[in-house]
Amino acid sequence: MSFAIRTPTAMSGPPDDGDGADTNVVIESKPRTKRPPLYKVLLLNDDYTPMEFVVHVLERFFGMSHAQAFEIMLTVHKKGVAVVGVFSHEIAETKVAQVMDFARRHQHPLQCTMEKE
Ligand code: TYC
Repeated sequence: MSFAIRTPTAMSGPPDDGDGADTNVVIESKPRTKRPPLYKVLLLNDDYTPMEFVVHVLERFFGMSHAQAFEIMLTVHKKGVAVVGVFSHEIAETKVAQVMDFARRHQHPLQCTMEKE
């Protein structure tokens, strides 16, 4: 896709008189609309947080079904880490803060972080 941008002079003035001055200049440019970066939210394993608590976190803050939450919890338990969602920077930051606060209030060492995709 391209835009043709004509200067006010070119739009209202006379045709190019051939003297080399830049009248009737048409600038074609791609619209550069960069998508905002996305962030992965990661859940980390530890030896103390109860499995059921992690399942509850995934249901409560990431909208997962019980079965889905249990599966992801087991992945974290076995592999050490898993991506639990991908969000805009602001939403990812909020999710991390909610999980960290919830874990702290329940005195579990569960860790949640984010990284640019
Ligand atoms: N490893 C924990 C246990 O055996 C369970 C656990 C799973 C902890 C996932 C954190 O992100 C986690 N109780």
